[in-house]
Formats: sequence, C-alpha cells, structure tokens
Amino acid sequence: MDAVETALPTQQLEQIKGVKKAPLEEYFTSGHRTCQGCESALVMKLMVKAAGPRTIVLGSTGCMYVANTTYYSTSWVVPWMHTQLGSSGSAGLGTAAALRVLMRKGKIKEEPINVIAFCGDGGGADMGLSAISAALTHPQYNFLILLYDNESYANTDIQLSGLTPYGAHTTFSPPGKMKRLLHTRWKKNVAGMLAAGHPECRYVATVCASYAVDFMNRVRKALSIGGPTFIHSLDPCPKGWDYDPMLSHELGELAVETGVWPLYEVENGVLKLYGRTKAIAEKRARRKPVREYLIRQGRFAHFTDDDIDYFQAKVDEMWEKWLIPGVIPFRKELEQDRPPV
Ligand SMILES: Cc1ncc(C[n+]2csc(CCOP(=O)(O)OP(=O)(O)O)c2C)c(N)n1
Ligand code: SF4
Repeated sequence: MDAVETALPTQQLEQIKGVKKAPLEEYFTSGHRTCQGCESALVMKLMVKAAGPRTIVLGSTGCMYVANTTYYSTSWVVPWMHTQLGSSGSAGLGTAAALRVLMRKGKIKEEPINVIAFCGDGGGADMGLSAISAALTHPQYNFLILLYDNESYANTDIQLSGLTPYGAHTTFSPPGKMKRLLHTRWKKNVAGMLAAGHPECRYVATVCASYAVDFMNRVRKALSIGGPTFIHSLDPCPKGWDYDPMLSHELGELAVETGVWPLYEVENGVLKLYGRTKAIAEKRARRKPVREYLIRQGRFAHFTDDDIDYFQAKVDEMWEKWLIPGVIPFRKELEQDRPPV
C-alpha cells in the first residue's frame, strides 16, 4: 500500500438535466411516519434517488431516524443504519474506512459504494459539529455528510437549536409578557464555517429541496468528487415552523428568494453561487422582502414591525456588507448590533 493512502475511485454520477431525466427508482419509499408536508422526508427521498442503489445511509437520531424506522419496518430500500445523535461524522468516516478494509482483505468486491451520513441541525450543528469537523480532515475516505436543517430539535418537540432563526417561537423560547423574544442569537453559519476551515474537504454546498434537480445534482457532485464532503439543506418543517403543510415547497423557495438562505457550492476551493441566489447577486432577480417569508410562519406570529425590520437589516447586511453574500462574514469595520428590545 502507498505510504500516503489516497481515496478509492468513486461512482461518477452524471448531472441530471431536467426533472424528466431524474431516475424513476425510489430507494426511500412509503410507510414512514413523518408529518404531512415534511421537507426533510423529501430530502431523504431525493438524496438517495440521486445516489442510487449502491449506497449505504447512516442516520443520526432525530425525526429522520425515529419517523422512518418502526420496529421491524423501514422506508429505506438501501442498507441503512441508525447512529447516535451527534455521531454522523464518526459514523460516515468509520463506515468508509470499514468498507475500504473489507475490500483490501478481499471480503467484499472492490467497487465504489456511496456512504452518506445524515444528521439534523441539533445533531450536526450543535453536539455533532466536532465529529463532522474531524471527519472532514480525512481526505483518503469517500463519504458525504448531509445536514438536514429543520431549525429545531424537531423530534423531541421543537426545542431551540444553534440553527433556530432569530426570535423564533420554540418550546424553549416561547414569547411572553416579561420577555417578548427569548431567543435573540443569529443562526450559525455551518456550511460557511466548514468550507472555510477544512482545506481537505473538496466539496461543500447549501441546498433546498424546493429546487429538486439542483438538490440532486449537488448530491451527485459531492459523491463523485470523493473524499469527505458536506451538504447543508434548509428544510421547512410544518410542525416546528407552524404553517399549513401545503406551503412547504413555497417556503423553501421564499427562503432563497428573500436571501435568507443563499445557495452556493465550494468545489475544490472555488466558490460559486447558483440558482436564484446567483441571479440575485448578479442583479438579474430582485431579493424579496423577508416579511413575505416570516409572516407565513406561526413561529414568528409574535414579531412586531421592529422585529421584522431587524431581521431584514441582518439579511441586508449579509448581502451588502459581507465579503461574499451568505458565506464569508468578514468586513473591515465593526458596527454595533442593536436588536429591538
Ligand atoms: C445524546 C442524546 N441526547 C438526547 C437525545 C434525545 N433526542 C432524540 S432525538 C433528539 C432531537 C434531535 O434533533 P435534531 O438533530 O435537530 O433532529 P430533528 O429531530 O430535528 O430531525 C433528541 C434531543 C438522544 N437521543 N441522544
Ligand atoms: S416535526 Fe418537522 S422534521 Fe419532524 S417529521 Fe414533522 S415536519 Fe418532518
């Protein structure tokens, strides 16, 4: 074996040119118990549709574990394993390493097998962040970590996570008379942080399942490029965000159209905005007011006009003052942050 191990070949998954060219086969099927309109369930479906049958999926504890596997039954057609909350990084790396050893010892056929480890925002952006960071420093193993972000610990009844947006009503941050807003921290920038800080990681992207073909193509790029890769998906959650389930798709689009959720990819260190985000950055499309996104969700029903203005100002700042919209927050001068009280 080489002194420095290099990654094994990966499956070269072609980009899907339009929705009609998407594979018909489903590897995440019916029978799960997610809420009506759950976008995270759609993320699972599109993710494994893009990856294909020679794929192993590892699922960190959360809605996408609990609702998708009941005793003696599962919606997964591909091999699937539950892993501890906070362990998606270690599970992805460990599975990729184990496959490699089995192939080297001749116990299984040598062939490219996709490994995808998914985690929720609680599992990925809070308690599992260090394991993901560690995993992304091992260039000799091929695996994708997909963070499905429904902006709360949804499975345990909508608790605050490090990715819950400013001011949102969660079971840990209900609006009240003494304190109108209990949660006043701005959402962590996980994809930007991981892209900037992990030179061995050849692919990081943000996605949204409302743009299904783009979503599948980002998964395909991550799996084809090889090494440890990371995708962060924003997933509207009817229960946690408190809206009519029929609005899920529209809310995903609004998150992008208002600039709250910029779509970008960093491929071999080169950053590209894509889709509607690129059109906004190039001034071919208008950024919609965040009010349109916020007022459709019950979790912001207590917002005053000042709160909405503050939210808008923070998003404007990201677009107008950041080095790259939504990605790199460095700027020369510090300004004071004044949330409404
Ligand atoms: C170490 C540990 N702490 C707490 C729990 C209880 N628990 C199960 S699911 C869950 C919430 C997970 O939230 P997130 O990762 O955001 O996924 P989501 O439920 O939103 O899909 C918690 C706290 C656990 N399983 N393991
Ligand atoms: S609580 Fe949210 S993430 Fe969980 S199953 Fe329901 S819609 Fe999906």
